[in-house]
Amino acid sequence: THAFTHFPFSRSAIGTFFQEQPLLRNPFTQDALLRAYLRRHLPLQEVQSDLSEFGERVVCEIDDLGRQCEQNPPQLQPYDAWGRRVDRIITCDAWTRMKHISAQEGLVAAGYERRFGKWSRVYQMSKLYLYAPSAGLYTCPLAMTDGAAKVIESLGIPVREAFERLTTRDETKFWTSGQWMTERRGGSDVANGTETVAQRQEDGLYRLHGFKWFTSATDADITLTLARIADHHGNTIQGSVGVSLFCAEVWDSEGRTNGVEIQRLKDKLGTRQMPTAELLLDGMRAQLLSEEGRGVASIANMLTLTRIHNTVSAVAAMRRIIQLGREYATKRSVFGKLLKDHPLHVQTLSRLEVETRAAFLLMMELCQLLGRDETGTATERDTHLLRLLTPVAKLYTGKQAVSVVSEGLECFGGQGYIEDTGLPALLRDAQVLSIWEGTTNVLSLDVLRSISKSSGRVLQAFFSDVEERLRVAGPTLHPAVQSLSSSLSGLARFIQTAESHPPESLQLAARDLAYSIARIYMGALLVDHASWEGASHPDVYAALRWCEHDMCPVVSGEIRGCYSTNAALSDSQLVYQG
Ligand code: UCC
Ligand code: FAD
Repeated sequence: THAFTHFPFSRSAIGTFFQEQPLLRNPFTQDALLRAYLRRHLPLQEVQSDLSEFGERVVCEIDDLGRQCEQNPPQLQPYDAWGRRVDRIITCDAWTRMKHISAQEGLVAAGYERRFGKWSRVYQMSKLYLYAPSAGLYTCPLAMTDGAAKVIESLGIPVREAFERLTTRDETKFWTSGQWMTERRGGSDVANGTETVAQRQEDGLYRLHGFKWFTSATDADITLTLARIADHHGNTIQGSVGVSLFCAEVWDSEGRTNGVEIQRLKDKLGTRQMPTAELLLDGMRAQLLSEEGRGVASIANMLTLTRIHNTVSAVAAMRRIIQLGREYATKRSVFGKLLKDHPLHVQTLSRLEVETRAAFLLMMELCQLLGRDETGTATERDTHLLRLLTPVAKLYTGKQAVSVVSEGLECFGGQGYIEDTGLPALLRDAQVLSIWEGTTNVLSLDVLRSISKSSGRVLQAFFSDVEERLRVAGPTLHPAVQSLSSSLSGLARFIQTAESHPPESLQLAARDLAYSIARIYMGALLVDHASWEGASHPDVYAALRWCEHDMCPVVSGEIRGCYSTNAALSDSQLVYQG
């Protein structure tokens, strides 16, 4: 007989070491830059306390609800047991809780109450930034709700009840909105893609017939959507000038759809927490919101808001992976010491931190501009900057989020790839940020549109703002200022020569131009923040590191001849060889 001190299948046989997991801590108190930013610009105890309490709520309640939304994705019930069409979208309880919490916390309302005057958007978006990575994608309906409220407000509130419900703190009254633009022919090219037809009824409302190919958070209460008004012969006008904007309730009081058939829910890489559906509009009753033929221009206000929300979610995802990654580095020991004591690992985290700080400051600048615009305190320069920086911030941070979150996952080694850590969802959900609300190229072209529509005044605003920020920098920031000034001169030279080039070559430069504007502006904001008397050594260091990037890719591209007609031909031959 053998005398076992340990049985071969006892618990100790699987070893005694278990890695301590990274813990989510209060995302507000953990965020040195957010707190410093508010100390500088909005030093109100009330704001501090609210954000700190909300940060606690994120840790203790919301984060778990967000995980539940991921684990219990929505389902479509097309028919009832007796074969009747019901078109029901079944969402989990946690998703409903998110709706209530959003109302209670004023995540949309704060933008319209304007309690902190021109700083109200900074306050609201700070809160959303704490919420986003734990929100189970509830930030998506909130973005569209905010966008819809903005459009309705800008059109003189033609639908008062809807506006009040979209902007209330009362969870029993709160409504969310959808944004149904994309059809099968096109999501970018809305002007040519919109086939939906609107037929005027005797009561002044319209009935919509069409097919919406992507509709997110389809369980929303109302939606804004686009259609072409048919004349009494049934004819419509093609192109952008034929598209009008409508508002419709999605469900009646018994939960039946308003002339909508839900074809199916999409099976998506990420954003699985929320329903994204294909919809047949089969006589949906809707109210015309815009002037006839002004649909695309009228929904632009919604796009501005949703693109700012997209930026907030992108920066928030970066911040979250860093908060968890640096926490993990204090708990994981390899090659005889903690990860935090391996300089190469900390360098990796520090590079992510520089990206995130730059993105954060751009996001906040945009919120400041929006806040001033909405409270009648914006200068002409502010208005131009808001127009320019909205697509710039959305396109740049959408890409940054994917690369920062991807690198961030690697900081957890293999565990970063494991589903029940909750980490992979961050990467999946980041990937969409550069696709919806305008892809990177489409937004780069929007940057060109903003420049050409303003006859260059948008660019003047950009140049003068950057120059002003660089003037106040102290001597420790000298290398950063030098790099930014020479990039700015390079950009000015590029723009001057571009004016004599064929317009299609400017299109080839659009992405590099948008990136140049983004990097230079982010650099100027980092320098500005580091020049503040409350700034710390890490603020200066971040500015210096950022300005070691290629700050002006449009100049490097031009030197390589990337934008010539010959280059376009070679690109095509390269792509289609074979
Ligand atoms: O993806 C979607 C929802 C996803 C969920 C939301 C989540 C939000 C974040 C949450 C984070 C978790 S909804 C679908 C989004 N779709 C897009 O973004 C469309 C992308 N395509 C574009 O952006 C295009 O540039 C268009 C469709 C906006 C315009 O293309 P066109 O037809 O070539 O445009 P035009 O003819 O140049 O412009 C028509 C009018 C002009 O005004 P007028 O007539 O006064 O000259 C333009 O100046 O629209 C005006 N306009 C704008 N105005 C066009 N773009 C803008 C703009 N960005 N700002 C102001
Ligand atoms: P396309 O327009 O066909 O683009 C294909 C490619 O061509 C892209 O790489 C694009 O950058 C490029 N491209 C297009 N035009 C140009 C150009 N002029 N020059 C150079 N390159 C160009 N839409 C809604 O309306 N409501 C929603 O709620 C909604 N939810 C969504 C949810 C998810 C998860 C996803 C993935 C999409 C959602 N969309 C929604 C649709 C989304 O807005 C579109 O998919 C997006 O705008 C791109 O349109 P598209 O799919 O037609 O691509």
